[in-house]
Amino acid sequence: MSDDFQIKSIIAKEILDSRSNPTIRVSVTLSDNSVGSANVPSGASTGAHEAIELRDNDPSRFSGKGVLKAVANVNNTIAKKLTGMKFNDIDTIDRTLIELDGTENKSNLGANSILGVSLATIHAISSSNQVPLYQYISNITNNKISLPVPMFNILNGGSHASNSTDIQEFMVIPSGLNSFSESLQFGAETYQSLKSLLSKDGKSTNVGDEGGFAPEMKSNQAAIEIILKAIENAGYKVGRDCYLGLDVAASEFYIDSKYELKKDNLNLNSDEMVQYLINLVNSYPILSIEDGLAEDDWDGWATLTQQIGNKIQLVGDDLYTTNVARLTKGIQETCSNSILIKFNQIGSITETFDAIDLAKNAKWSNVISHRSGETEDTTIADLAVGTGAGQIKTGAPARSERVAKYNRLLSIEEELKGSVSYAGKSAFPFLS
Ligand code: 2PG
Ligand code: MG
Repeated sequence: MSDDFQIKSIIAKEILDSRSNPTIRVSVTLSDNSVGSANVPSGASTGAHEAIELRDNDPSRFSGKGVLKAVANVNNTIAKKLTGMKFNDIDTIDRTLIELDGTENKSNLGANSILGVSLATIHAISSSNQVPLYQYISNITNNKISLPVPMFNILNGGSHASNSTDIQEFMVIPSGLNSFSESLQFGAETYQSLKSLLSKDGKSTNVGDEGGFAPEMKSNQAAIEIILKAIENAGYKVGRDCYLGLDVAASEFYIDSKYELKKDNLNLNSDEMVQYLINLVNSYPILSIEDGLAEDDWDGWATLTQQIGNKIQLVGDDLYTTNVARLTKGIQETCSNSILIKFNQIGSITETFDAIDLAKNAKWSNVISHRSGETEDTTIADLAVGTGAGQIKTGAPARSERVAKYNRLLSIEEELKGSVSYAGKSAFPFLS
């Protein structure tokens, strides 16, 4: 294994994501000719505290969403700084990029440029070391490899679908099954079962941004009810094989300090929203709620955690934006018990590792996540395995940009045969 790396070249270009918006692909070649490439994802329900995704804002191309400035930043400023540089670890590269950018939120070079280089470089290093990326990540982060429990988002609403539900994601979580492949089969069978039920009800089976169905529903509860039926029809038992998970994405409908749940005809203050969520948990087999409250409603989060944080997973996404400063506050004030990890929220792989580490030290769970705008890139699958995160959220078991990650996990399971365990229930310590 070599310890000394040197960057030979860095090349970025503009490609398309799953929503037909431009994004950036970066390829890094090391002096031993090892190559690493990565595509950067992009969110829709983005948190206000995320690092800045640099877009051209030139209305003559892609409605202003082009990323040629970000591409130029990689090909010029970053390439000039890093080409020929010798280094031992990804940490050095990321620190250099952060310094070069010089801002708190990466608004100078763009988090998309910086992350693209960071990810492509770690791919190149693992290739140079001739180990799979998950193995390299496990080695440098000192984490035990495990296969994550997939959270399948089978019904899409909020800003990922029009006219569906207020709640953005309705997920099924096969924490009670025995292996990743069985869990993937469960996801696909439940997805197909939901499709049949929706068709029978005369509802649309068109899909939203993450591959889940996006039918018009009477209420948020109606979406939960039909999913429970779909699980049963597929031959699985809720509470034994699987549970439900929600990403409420509440920041999206938090308007003038009120939670506006249009489908349920409700306009709630923070305490009432907490009660709304508690009622859902008391009525349905829900194991995980992400962003049940808005990104700056710290008090609401603390109240919710105090009330139900010992029996279900409360995941902060927009609340933390994979940022250790925000996560530190959340841990100090017990605002949740879990964090969603998205590397483009913070803009480098090293800072992503830092957030995962901090959460683990606080005995919180980590959920590694895709974005609603994705590509065929599968880095998050390796990240989930290599950090032993325990959980991954990467959409429905449908549409190639989602399935690519699940298929990568299948390959890793096969590669490691009996030598790696499926996280299963252990990813949810409060499940007995
Ligand atoms: C979320 C994500 C991914 P987006 O809110 O968790 O599911 O959506 O990428 O649009 O922020
Ligand atoms: Mg979310």
